Amino acid sequence: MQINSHAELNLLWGSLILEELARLGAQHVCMAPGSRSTPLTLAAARQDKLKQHLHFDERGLGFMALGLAKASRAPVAIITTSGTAVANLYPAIVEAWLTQVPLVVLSGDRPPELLACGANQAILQPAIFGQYAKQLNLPTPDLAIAPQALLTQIDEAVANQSMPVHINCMYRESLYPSSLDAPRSQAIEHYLQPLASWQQASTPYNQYAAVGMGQVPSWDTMARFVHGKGVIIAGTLDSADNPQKLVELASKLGWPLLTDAQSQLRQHPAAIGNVDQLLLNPKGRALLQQADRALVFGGRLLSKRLISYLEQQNWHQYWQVLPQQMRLDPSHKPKQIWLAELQQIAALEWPRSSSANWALELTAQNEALNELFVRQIDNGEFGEAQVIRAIAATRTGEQQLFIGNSLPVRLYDMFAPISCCAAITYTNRGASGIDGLLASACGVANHKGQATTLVLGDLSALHDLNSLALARQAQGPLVIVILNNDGGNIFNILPVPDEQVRAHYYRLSHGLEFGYAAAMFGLPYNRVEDFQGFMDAYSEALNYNGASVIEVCVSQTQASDQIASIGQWVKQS
Ligand SMILES: Cc1ncc(C[n+]2csc(CCOP(=O)(O)OP(=O)(O)O)c2C)c(N)n1
Ligand SMILES: [Mg+2]
Repeated sequence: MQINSHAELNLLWGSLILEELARLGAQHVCMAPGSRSTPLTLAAARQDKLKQHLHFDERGLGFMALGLAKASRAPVAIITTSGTAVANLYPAIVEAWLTQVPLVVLSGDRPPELLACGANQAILQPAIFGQYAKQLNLPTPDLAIAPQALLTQIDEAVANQSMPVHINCMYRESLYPSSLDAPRSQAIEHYLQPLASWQQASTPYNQYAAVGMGQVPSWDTMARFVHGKGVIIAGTLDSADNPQKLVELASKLGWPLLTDAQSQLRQHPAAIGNVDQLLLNPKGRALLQQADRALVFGGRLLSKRLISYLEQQNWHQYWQVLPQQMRLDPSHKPKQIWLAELQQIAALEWPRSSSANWALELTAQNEALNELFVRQIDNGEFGEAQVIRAIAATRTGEQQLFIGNSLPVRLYDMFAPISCCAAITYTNRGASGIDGLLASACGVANHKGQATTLVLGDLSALHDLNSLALARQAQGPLVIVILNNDGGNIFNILPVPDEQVRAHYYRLSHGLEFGYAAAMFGLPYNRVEDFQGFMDAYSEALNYNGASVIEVCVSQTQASDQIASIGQWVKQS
């Protein structure tokens, strides 16, 4: 092929890659501008199967892709140019790796002869994500390489994938075709001939069967397992796993269902959602300590009390159900791990436990705590927990909630109200970064334009401030609630030995407000300092078809003081 027609073959390879990704289930492509990725960019512009999302900052772009992938439960393509653009995806890739999200990075790169020789914007891209991504290094497009070889590589790398994939795409110039709709050259027509039937089809070139699940326990094994006082623990679960099935399982067995903030069941009326505070209460703890069997679904528990309860109990039998082989227990307890879907295990013919209803008292204790929270939080002083409870109580089935790290997610885990119709809850709790939360929530919201509330801290919001540019693209209600307590106030509840050290090195007070930031990005903004003000602003924001910002101004110690004072009440009740 002539050197000046590289552009046509480059673009063709870009088109083949994106078409195959769409056939492998991807619904979205996230793109940042740059020259070296031109064959991918132009291919994305020409296709109509992947919804396009554009952003100038690759760091936020990666997190938006993460949110889109979580909401669509499918691979999401990310296109970046060469150089530090790729490196900026790192935090999102780490979070995706830890939480099994298949982001697919397509990075434009220079050809081999231009690497490590002082050529502009050339860095070492292959393996840049280390073990956090599966690596596929494509050669520069070449007519000597059959297009089938390209497709089969993409299929093998992406099908059934549960971790990020980095496809490095080297391109030799020229990158820009003279026209976007010029007819294909004869050479390219000839090159594509082996793909004639693939072009007519809509399935991937090579189709991999879904990975089969392992064995489930036999009836006898289950009968021995349920012969005792057990607890069912719902850890981090995807709404697509149908966690509600655990409610049925719990009533079938007669065992209590203890739920983490990320289980989708934290607010379920039939669950023991207040388990963190129950473990602080002497009666609740004493009852839970009678348990000798644990049936844990998923992992990544949030509550330190629940984690240490699991660690300290002397379990007669400990089962964990995971969708794939991994270690998800920082206590390293001896256990039986079943590799299966939650629904598969829940649907088994479980015998009823010989100790069914052994912990019935927990339900009353769980409700008593909720009443305590109503008195102490809902009817108490204005503050962070009150706002989070109000948001959690207002949710309808259609409204998604994204909860930021640091205090917001802990307050939700500790104090969320019991509610009949809580909708899907999202978090970034793999690496638990305070970065990229705005962008991730934008991704979750943008998948279908579904109403979404994000609640996050002030440092977290500052960290990701330029993602307000993504928020302004929201097509449905996206309410960004910033809990501004003037710094990182989770450090108030950590045992830093000196108050000056705490303030100077940890909390980093800034005295900043977010009104001008919202204005810069053209977003409606409300600053609230009392509950009525918040509720008015919140209902207005939920009815507004786009993103808006509510800044909740609270004192530096309000949330940490309230956590401590409620802890005292719980210990005494
Ligand atoms: C990227 C990243 N850097 C640092 C941390 C450590 N860290 C955890 S919480 C926190 C403070 C967060 O402050 P803010 O968002 O205001 O929440 P608050 O503690 O006030 O609830 C920090 C710095 C982190 N988790 N992630
Ligand atoms: Mg803060």
